[in-house]
Amino acid sequence: MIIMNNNYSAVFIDDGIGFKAVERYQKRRAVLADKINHLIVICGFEQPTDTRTTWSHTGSFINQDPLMLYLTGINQLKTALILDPYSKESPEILFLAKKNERNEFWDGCQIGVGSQDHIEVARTITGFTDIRDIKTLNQVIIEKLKEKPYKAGLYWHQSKVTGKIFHDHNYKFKKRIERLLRANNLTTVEITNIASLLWSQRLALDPIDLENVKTAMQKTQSAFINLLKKLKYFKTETEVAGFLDGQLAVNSYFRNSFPSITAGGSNATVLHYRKNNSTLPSNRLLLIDYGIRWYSTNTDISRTVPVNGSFNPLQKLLYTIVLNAQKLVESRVRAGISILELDKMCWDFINNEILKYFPDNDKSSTARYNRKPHTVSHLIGHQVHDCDPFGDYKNEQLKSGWIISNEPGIYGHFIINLNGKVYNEKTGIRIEDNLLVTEEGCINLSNDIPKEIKDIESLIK
Ligand SMILES: [Mn+2]
Repeated sequence: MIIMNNNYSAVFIDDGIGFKAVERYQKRRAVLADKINHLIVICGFEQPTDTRTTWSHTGSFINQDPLMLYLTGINQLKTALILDPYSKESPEILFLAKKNERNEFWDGCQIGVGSQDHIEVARTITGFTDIRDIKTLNQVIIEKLKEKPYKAGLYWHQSKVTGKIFHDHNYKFKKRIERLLRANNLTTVEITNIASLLWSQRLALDPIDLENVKTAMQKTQSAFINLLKKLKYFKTETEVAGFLDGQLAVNSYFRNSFPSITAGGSNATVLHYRKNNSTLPSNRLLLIDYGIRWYSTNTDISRTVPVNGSFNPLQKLLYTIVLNAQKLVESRVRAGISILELDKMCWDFINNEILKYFPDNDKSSTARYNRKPHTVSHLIGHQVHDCDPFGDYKNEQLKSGWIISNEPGIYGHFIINLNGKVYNEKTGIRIEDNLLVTEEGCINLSNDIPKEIKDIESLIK
């Protein structure tokens, strides 16, 4: 924790292992550089992730692109990286902005260039020998490509299936490099996407990340248990969200892995409900979907609980269907199966179960979706939704060491007569665990976060 406690904490993420982190990041870069025989250029965020103009959102939390964090640990804006396997004297160059005392007066310590002393500090913290001003990035790229003008590896999000592109900062950077090459008569340079290569290196977490994700899960669990013990005192979704986010913030400087969803009653039929501002309906269910970021790892959990502490018979019926679907999926997860195979299994099971109890599908139940509301799993790693935003990976075989979510759900309007009493509810139920894929099966990382009906009821009472 040496680095985390010094003035440069938060600008260099050591994943809890202090100075050993430097070596770990160096190894990652070496592994990547070993697989390629051309230049790689990676550019991090230039501005906070949640804003285009910092003026309208002052004081944003800085969380650098997971790609830059994975390769360097550097968590500050205006950072770029060149890996050049051809260069013996300088195979990796880190680009930083100039250290600026006025900015530091406002925002605290940053690493940067400017004087030899500043560069020495940056070298000690990051482990890079060659550190240069980010203003020279274009010039260095051109010099390098004039020497070996055939290929440059960049990172951007593009579907291999549909060709669709995600227009984020990575893609803007690619366009910028293309313009730069045109302006310098280097149009024969082939630009190649290193995204798949990086994901295959990054997705299976190493032992340090695995320890961190287990710690993250303990923090996720304690937030949930503390929430259930206090639930009877809360009257609104806002209070639930505030308490939950407070629990996460107290337990991790890195806070939430995504904005919490706390949805009471029919609000839970909205998949990404984030208004979190309604009164809690006392006889209805409350769906919470939240997670914590701990160093470079993330959790992503959903639980659905009765606001008043007991599930009514309709709620019990629907909840049990979702829980059994979740157990079915978990029993089938192993290296080699694809998310789409799990997906089919999950929704076939749920749709069949619903038909058993609500045979007249048009009148007694109305789902807010056709056949399936969402995919049952996504990859979780250094981002809470890791890998490509288009989900091409859903067709691929899962690999040992990957973490996936397991999150079946039911969302709709259900009417049923049970033991002479009519129950009529618009409701959403989702139960989400995080599974570590192994060769033989999987390890449920969130197994200790209560989800059985009796366990939830007894915690609320
Ligand atoms: Mn999820």
